[in-house]
Amino acid sequence: MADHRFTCNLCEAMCGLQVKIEGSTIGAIRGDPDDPFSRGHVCPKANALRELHEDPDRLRSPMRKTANGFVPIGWDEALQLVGEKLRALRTAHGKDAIALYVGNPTVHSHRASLGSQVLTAALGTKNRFDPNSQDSNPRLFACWQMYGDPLSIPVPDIDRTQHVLMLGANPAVSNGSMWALGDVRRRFAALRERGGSLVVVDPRVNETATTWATRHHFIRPGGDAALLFALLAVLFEEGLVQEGAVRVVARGLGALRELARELPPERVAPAIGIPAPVIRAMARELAAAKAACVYGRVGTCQNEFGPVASWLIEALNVVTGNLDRPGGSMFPTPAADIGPLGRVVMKEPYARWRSRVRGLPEFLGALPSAVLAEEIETPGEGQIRALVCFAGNPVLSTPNGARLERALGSLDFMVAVDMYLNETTRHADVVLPTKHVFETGNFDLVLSRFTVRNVAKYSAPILETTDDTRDDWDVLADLAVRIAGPDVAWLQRGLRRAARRLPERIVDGLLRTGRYGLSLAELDSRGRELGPLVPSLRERVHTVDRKIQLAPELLVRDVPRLVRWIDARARDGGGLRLVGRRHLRSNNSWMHNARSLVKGPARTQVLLHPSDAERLGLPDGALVRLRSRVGAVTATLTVDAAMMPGVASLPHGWGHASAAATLSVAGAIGGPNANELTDEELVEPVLGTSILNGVPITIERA
Ligand SMILES: Nc1nc2c(c(=O)[nH]1)N[C@H]1C(S)=C(S)[C@@H](COP(=O)(O)OP(=O)(O)OC[C@H]3O[C@@H](n4cnc5c(=O)[nH]c(N)nc54)[C@H](O)[C@@H]3O)O[C@H]1N2
Ligand SMILES: Nc1nc2c(c(=O)[nH]1)N[C@H]1C(S)=C(S)[C@@H](COP(=O)(O)OP(=O)(O)OC[C@H]3O[C@@H](n4cnc5c(=O)[nH]c(N)nc54)[C@H](O)[C@@H]3O)O[C@H]1N2
Ligand code: SF4
Ligand SMILES: [Mo]
Repeated sequence: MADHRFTCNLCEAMCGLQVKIEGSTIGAIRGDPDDPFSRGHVCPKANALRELHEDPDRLRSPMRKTANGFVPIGWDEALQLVGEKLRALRTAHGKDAIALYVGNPTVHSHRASLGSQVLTAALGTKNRFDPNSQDSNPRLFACWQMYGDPLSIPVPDIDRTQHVLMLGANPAVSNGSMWALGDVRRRFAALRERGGSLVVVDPRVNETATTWATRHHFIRPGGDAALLFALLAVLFEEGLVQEGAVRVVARGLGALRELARELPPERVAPAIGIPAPVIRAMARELAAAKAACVYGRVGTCQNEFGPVASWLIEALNVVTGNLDRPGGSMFPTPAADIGPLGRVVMKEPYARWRSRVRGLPEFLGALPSAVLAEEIETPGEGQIRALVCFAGNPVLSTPNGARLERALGSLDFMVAVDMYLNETTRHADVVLPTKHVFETGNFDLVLSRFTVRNVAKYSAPILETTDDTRDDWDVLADLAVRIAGPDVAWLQRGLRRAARRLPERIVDGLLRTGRYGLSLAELDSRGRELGPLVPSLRERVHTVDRKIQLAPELLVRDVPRLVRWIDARARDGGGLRLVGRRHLRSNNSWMHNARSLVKGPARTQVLLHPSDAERLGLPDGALVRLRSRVGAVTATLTVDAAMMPGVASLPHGWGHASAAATLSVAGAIGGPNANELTDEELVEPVLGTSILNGVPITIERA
């Protein structure tokens, strides 16, 4: 069998793989020790790429729903049907009647991400949705407000730092998020070996804490913004901010100091569960480190104060002098930079329109997914009547999935572009199946903005397609053409042929005009190492006065709500709260049909501290029912001292029983859908980000 090199696209770590291939058969998949970025590291999901390729449940031709279930149909028939239906609905009810949901795998493929832009433009709907409102919107918003560009996102310079303060992230499992961390294990081990420290703040002693942390602190879900203000308060109070140096690059320092002054450790401690002296020590340790960075991810975003927490994380890096310096929080310099283009397309990307029913704001061209169901259900002008679902599984990934599932059943028409008939796509009238990544190749256009070293990687296709699937770009571009104009078969074929290599031409153009003057042809699949991150603040700050905004008005406005929360929580803890977790062998909702990833002990238990279990009279291993305002699920209880008292943990992405007919492995496991507990009414007010961490629940014996 011949060896091929390829970069895994399942998560952000971009591991280089050695893939054995003969004909259309995939053999062993190993980590490539010569890959400059991942240096041989892989996780168990790499091997599942083979299972994904061979999976008999993966769709091999377009499917159409009939009275007797789904039946295969040809591409021409399928695309024509979709084009006709969507055009007719648009003529009758207007552009906004057709909603678009663009799911997470899109950012792991240049062909999919460029294709989704084309389809977005062709649909022209205000009802566009994506997982950012379940994920990174607070961070993107904070960066936009502070640096003037939602894509100016710094990452911890892990290889050179001496101290990391990490909140609400678990890279030992996730392999990094908005932080492409090839070879995560050696990078964190090296931090410890050179005497550096890692402090983890999390309601659970997560795998990152147990593996590498010097210290771990429990925090009440949603408490990060309060903690961060208290840290700032200490830094200001103890004269640990080099105010002169900060003022050269930033404005708003005085306003930030005044806000922080109101929230010293002694005031926030009772609300968040971290004693005031500990907070003071954390601040001093951060200030004393030779180079340090504060980093937060989904735990700090998907909570009640995600935008404010994301802002204060950046602010802490700025006031400690750690932004844009080696060993601090630094901006990667991608070889193919979509930033300039993005800034033109995305001027003032906030609240240009609002959702029809609840009035939540658009951000970056998308509405919060929390409003999708009500926009389908509520009659009137602008009601959603059709959905195009691309590479997403919102029934398992968005709050109150059960309500959304019912709403999907009431649509006039739905088309999904996906590899599987799953919990979401089974509601579609037509499903258009897409190829395996080995057949399409990949350039990490989006993720190379988050790398811990500058690197450019292109993986050319290494497998021929032998079934009737098509590539994401081809399908989306074809749909866009059909939605835009009448069905003229020869025209569509011609356009498709002409456009087939357009994504590679765009990437090539960006590479050639980019910082390193590269081209696609000269990148081999191992990737080009482009060196450590370099200071680049000037190029990253695009605010009007070219200064970092330390007290942006839209975020400052949310502080009084935080203050009320702090004082209320200090009086009353707020009852049992649910948070999420991830597992190394799992990838959101869609890799559970790979046997190697789901074998062994179940991973869908609810975790609860011994004191809570005792209080509720629940023994380890009991079958329990979790309830929230919107629903109930059953799960097996694991009593676990790694949990903070008063907090339960349940992973998301499970709940496959309803798709058992078409997902034979995942369906047999089923599991609880955590998003039958999360509440579509629970959103933070700045952006409408779903509060997926800190959901009020009760637990009883099932
Ligand atoms: N193996 C695997 N890797 C993945 C994924 C996957 O599903 N599986 N998903 C990918 C995706 S889409 C993403 S976005 C990333 C996410 O990457 P991470 O953000 O690193 O992932 P999580 O493991 O969800 O870590 C979140 C942590 O936040 C904690 N937490 C919950 N609530 C709070 C809170 O209020 N405050 C604080 N401080 N902590 C809190 C949780 O206990 C958990 O330990 O992972 C990516 N990588
Ligand atoms: N409770 C709770 N909910 C969460 C989270 C949480 O931490 N807790 N995390 C949130 C986060 S961070 C995210 S990113 C979202 C993810 O939410 P989604 O993006 O909605 O869902 P995924 O689980 O990533 O499902 C991806 C879908 O794309 C399909 N697919 C995979 N690869 C391809 C491809 O190459 N092409 C096409 N066309 N389809 C493909 C899969 O079959 C699957 O149907 O979930 C969010 N939901
Ligand atoms: S960590 Fe695992 S899933 Fe992520 S890129 Fe590497 S092999 Fe793929
Ligand atoms: Mo995500």
